[in-house]
Amino acid sequence: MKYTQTQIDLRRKLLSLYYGANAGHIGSSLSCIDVLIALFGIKTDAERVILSKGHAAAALYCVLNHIGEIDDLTLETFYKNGTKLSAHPSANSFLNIPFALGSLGHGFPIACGIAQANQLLKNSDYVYVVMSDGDTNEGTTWEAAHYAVAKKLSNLMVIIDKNNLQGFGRTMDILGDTANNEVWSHIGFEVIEADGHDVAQFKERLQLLKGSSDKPKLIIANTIKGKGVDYMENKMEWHYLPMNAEQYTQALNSLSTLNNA
Ligand SMILES: Cc1ncc(C[n+]2csc(CCOP(=O)(O)OP(=O)(O)O)c2C)c(N)n1
Repeated sequence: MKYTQTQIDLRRKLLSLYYGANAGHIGSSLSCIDVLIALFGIKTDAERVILSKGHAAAALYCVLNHIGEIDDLTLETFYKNGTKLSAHPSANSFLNIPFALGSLGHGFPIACGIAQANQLLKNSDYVYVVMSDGDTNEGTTWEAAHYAVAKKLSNLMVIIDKNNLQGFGRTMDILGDTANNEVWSHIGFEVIEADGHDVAQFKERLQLLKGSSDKPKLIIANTIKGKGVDYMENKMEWHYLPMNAEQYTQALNSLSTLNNA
């Protein structure tokens, strides 16, 4: 897979935000930024994308900057006193951030409510919710999953950013594989898998899934935590660590060779 210029440019922007803020969650943002690029590339103005894994807010901010919803000056206020760009998204800070997010397990139930409201209003808008595999450890996720099936929320598109890592270890070693195709299919979801870093393929699979049935939809996006920065890839510590000057330079160098392989 070749990275598009947008994927590289937004990664560069993302790293500069994290370096300027001396903040962590870099691996989490690099894991889901391509899914967000794809979703904001296909959604209509009326449709909502809910980032349930709100700790990756910086990825969302970079994508909103890319589509013109957050201006460059505002973007630079990330993490600073008085900013609208807090470490986790704040409610109503922007049109595309209508809810506070970051407490895992909350995005999916919110998305169910919007999907059901859309159905009652008889409009055809989809709701997209991006969860982490850690999100699928939360009790509220399973309550929402059964609700979505019972109410036939066919306009609900759940995406699991499946990078197999959480904050304290590998997902498999914590509660097992709760982001599993068979489990979600068995509950009543229409499920497909996609490469969560291949924007074109992801969009194609998403379009295939739409309209496939009256079931709620799920894309298991197979991803790599830290994707694009060689020394961060698949390393749990980059959930937390901020970069020092040397690591920042090294990360930018890694981005500059992305399409060489
Ligand atoms: C309810 C809740 N418990 C704990 C946390 C603290 N926390 C932040 S991220 C995280 C886990 C990160 O793993 P995962 O959710 O899989 O996200 P990703 O690997 O995609 O960053 C935890 C436990 C939280 N945000 N919400």
